[in-house]
Amino acid sequence: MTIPTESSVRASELRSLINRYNVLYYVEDSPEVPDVEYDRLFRELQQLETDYPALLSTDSPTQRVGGKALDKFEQITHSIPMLSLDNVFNEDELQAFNQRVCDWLNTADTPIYAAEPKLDGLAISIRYEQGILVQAATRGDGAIGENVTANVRTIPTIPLVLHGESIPDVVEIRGEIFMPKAGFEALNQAQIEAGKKPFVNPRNAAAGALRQLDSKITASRPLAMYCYGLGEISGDSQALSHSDAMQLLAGWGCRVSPELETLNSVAECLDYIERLGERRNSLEYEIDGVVLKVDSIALQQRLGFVSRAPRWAIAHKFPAQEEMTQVEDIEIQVGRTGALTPVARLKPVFVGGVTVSNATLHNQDEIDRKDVRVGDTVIVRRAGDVIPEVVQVVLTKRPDDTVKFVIPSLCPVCQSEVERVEGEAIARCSGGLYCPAQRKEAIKHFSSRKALDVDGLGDKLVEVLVDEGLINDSADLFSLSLEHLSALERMGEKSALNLISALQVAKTTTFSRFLYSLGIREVGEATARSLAMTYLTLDALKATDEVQLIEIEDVGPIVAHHVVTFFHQAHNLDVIERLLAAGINWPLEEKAQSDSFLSGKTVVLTGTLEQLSRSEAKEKLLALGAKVAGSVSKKTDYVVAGRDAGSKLTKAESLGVEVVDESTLITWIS
Ligand code: 9MJ
Repeated sequence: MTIPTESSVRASELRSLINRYNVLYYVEDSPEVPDVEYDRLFRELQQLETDYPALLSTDSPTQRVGGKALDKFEQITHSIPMLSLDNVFNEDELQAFNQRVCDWLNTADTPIYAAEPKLDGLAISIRYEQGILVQAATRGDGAIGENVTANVRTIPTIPLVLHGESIPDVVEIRGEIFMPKAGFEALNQAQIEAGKKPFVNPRNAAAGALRQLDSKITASRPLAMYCYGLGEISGDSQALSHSDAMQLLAGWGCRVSPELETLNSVAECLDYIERLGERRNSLEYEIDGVVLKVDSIALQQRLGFVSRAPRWAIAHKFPAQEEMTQVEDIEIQVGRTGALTPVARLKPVFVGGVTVSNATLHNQDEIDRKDVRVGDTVIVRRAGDVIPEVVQVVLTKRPDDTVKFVIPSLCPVCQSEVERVEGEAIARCSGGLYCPAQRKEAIKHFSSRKALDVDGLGDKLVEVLVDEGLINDSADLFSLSLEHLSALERMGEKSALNLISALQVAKTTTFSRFLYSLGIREVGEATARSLAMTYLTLDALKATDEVQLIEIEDVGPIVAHHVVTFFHQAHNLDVIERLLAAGINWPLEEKAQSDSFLSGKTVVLTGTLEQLSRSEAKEKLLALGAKVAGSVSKKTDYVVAGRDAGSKLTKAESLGVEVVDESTLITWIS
């Protein structure tokens, strides 16, 4: 068969690209393109080599697993090769995998599958002799890895000595080393503060940490491990199934995934994938899919493996959380407090399960650090409900004519001067309520769900009302008439009536919601609640000073300053007066809450709650006067531990903090 010239040219182009990306990913821990782009190129090359077998050469990157072992570490030949996994992306492909398994085993019956999360870290093989950790090697290319024993010894969740019964003379335990999300965030914060380059994602941070020549550095990085397999093992097999083997490992003191389940049908596998997918973002570590393994070791042995992957296992990948796209423009958004946020307008791209066309660029420092320019190709990341973010520019794809982006010195909405306080990252429009953008945001905040919760007053409508000159501030909302509203384009009489009645309903609120709705800088929900509970009346709060305010827990000098300044500005007092005149009122309910036994107590929620959502639980606890904190410390009074509670529970136990379960929480709040 003759090979079309464009195919052979493309194949060699793909090989050099993939080889280059391999070096960046495996050797330098600093990838230039997202994994999905790498996977696409890899599959394109595989397809070309399948279509034209003559294109295939032994040095093609498709013929190797993963990366080459680094010279800086001693090389170790794995006594049993470390396999990688083939991927499926949807139900049909999973059904086809199961069919191949059944065909190979010559049976119509679906075998039992063991399912576990697919961790996004680095594969490792740890060798124990007489129960003592003697060697740890990375996967490398599957046959030869790097000796990272000294570094692995620093990882707290990896036992240096195995405990328990019937430990084989030689056993190689395999699994994934990863960096939990919280540790990754903290590490990157520290990198940025030290003027160093932050890591692109937890996987690269983990790889970077594990491949340090100085193991003191590894020790300072928050790494963890879950075990998911065995390599060489001496003596008779003690486990008949993967799930048994995992229990055995757990019994020896190794960490195995608490998510492991055995499943009896493809339908159950799909259900597991869906359930874990829903929890993906609330897990403490990153996962990129689910691994399904034929549970029976005897069946695994009959199935064997093809080139680099076992026939008895498959990875069902979740939608990628990083994608590549182009920056079409950079615009400036003006927030409620005048903060200018640069936002990248992107060529729409499907990432993290949704189509993303905007990503925040945070502030000038971040733009400078990443050097994002209009026209650039970038990696965008959307993990969970977090605002999509540009993580990195793909410099090799930068066009010639790009220019550095600088936040303008005049507000793009009202042309007032832009100010940037020394030492602060945020640039602000100095126009205050002269700036229509700030006015709009203040009104949106006022009517938002956690503030006065005006049903049916969406962001778009607020913008129209301000642009049409019908309202200037939140108090004006209450003088809107049916005639005003129904005259607006696309506003029917019914919606106008609904809005008027929603405004009526919103007039009765709580003191803390009212305070929050005013949009005082740095006064979020929790601070508004503390202020409401301390002062009980608006007059008392207006009469206070910074010295008294600082006495309140959670209120520091900056918040105190903003509160006092707010109540000294004539236009704020005017808006408040007009709001009260319009009939805004609140019963004095906050006072009663200080009688609750939870009043002033600090509570931490961890793990999955079954009967109420996190935000419901938080809301109820706050209403009882408790403070809800995100991390456990000596000051914590109670930890409420739901299902699969992890490190916070461990910390509470080590600090002797009282731990209660969900049913206790429910008794408290009911
Ligand atoms: C990960 N990455 O979490 C395997 N893996 O099994 C799990 N990887 C694997 N299993 C055989 N859970 C080869 C790789």
